Amino acid sequence: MKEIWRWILWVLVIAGLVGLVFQIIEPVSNVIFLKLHGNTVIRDKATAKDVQFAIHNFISEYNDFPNLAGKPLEADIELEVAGELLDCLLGDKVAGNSREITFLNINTARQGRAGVLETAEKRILVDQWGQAFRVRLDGDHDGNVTNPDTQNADKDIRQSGSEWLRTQVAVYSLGRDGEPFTEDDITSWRG
Ligand SMILES: [Ca+2]
Ligand SMILES: [Ca+2]
Repeated sequence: MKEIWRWILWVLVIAGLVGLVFQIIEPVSNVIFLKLHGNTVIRDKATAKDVQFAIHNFISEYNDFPNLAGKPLEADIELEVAGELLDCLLGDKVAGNSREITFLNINTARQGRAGVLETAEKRILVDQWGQAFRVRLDGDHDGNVTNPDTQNADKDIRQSGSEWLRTQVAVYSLGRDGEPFTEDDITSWRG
């Protein structure tokens, strides 16, 4: 009988130790994950800001948005950062970039890293998960674009922002889930 109690005691001690190890491992692994994941999110956010800055600089230089499809913009518009828009930011003589100025310096996309993806049809600026960055442009020149956060599935985000963003350029990526208007979207306007 004594033997049984000893075994039970051992089992309890081992279970306690295993629990303790997991209690230590879990926060440590969370910190490591957050560090890795957090850094890549910061990089994508920096890319969104770089695009916003590049388009602002284009506007300063040429006193208007890029001429997409050969025409000046007349209404607010949402686009992928791709094709003619991206080519012009990268310094090609298209979309009104007559002086071939490089407004955006960015690396080629690699696994798990934002950058320029070359496809057969066009170049696309993708986030670390391979989805195109998107941009809203103030084509009607009233100084505002609609705030994508008003469509966000997350109630706190949806309710935290105003209907309009006071900017000519708002850039975002779809985030880890690859879906627009969810909590993990990476934006140029949220802190
Ligand atoms: Ca507008
Ligand atoms: Ca998302």
